[in-house]
Amino acid sequence: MTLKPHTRYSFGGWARLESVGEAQAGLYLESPSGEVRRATEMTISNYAPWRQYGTVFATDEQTVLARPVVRFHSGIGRLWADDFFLVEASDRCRNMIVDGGFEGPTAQPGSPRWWFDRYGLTSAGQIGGPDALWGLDRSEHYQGKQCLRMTNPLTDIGPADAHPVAEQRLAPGLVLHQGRSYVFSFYLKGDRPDLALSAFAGSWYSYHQFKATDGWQRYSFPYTPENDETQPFVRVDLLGQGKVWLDEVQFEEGTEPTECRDWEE
Ligand SMILES: [Ca+2]
Repeated sequence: MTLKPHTRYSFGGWARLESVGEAQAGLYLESPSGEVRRATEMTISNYAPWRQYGTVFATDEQTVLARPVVRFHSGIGRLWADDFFLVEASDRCRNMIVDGGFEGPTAQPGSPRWWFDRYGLTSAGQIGGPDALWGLDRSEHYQGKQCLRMTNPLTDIGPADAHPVAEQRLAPGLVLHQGRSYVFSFYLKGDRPDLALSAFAGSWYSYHQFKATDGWQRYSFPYTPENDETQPFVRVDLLGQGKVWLDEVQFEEGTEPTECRDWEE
């Protein structure tokens, strides 16, 4: 396949693995001459049912040929792979975030793909189930059928202590350019007024504290990098005790947020 320059792609496939002892295998998109080598975000689970593995990435200024590759890193076993996909983000999709509406495939049951929690997963009570401290909520949404719920059960803790976050690293390869304007936006609702939160809008250098209310409201934060940012990410942190619902998360170029769109629309 030919990969276009300055384009965002989602790549992956379905796989299943049975090994003798420990074995590691992965799905890759690679160019024969080595300019592109993208692995799916997780290694293939041993003896798990068929599941989808994927990754997102952005190309640089080159046009390159690439092909899917299935590879054992170690161990002995049998691997089945099927239904590979390569999806190009549409020109209409300004959103650099994947699954910003939390409607896409899950990583684990109840857990949105592409999104990570740095602290909450180690909190007491984070076992899963309908009231997990961090995960998809099908009884609430701003748009679609579900959103992300984050709960902080503790009282009066400071920002340095454990608190739930929703974090996504933007497509590897994507660069935010020095001097250009970007804007991070999302809809958020709290379980009471005056909830303390913070957000990182693209970088550690773009930190914003804000208060949420008990109704759905859109929040947006600008970012103009002083230097090229090569590892951009976004993050929403719930600082104090409470519960919030997050939906329609978007990161785009420009100064004002536009209507939230999904990567694969
Ligand atoms: Ca949604």
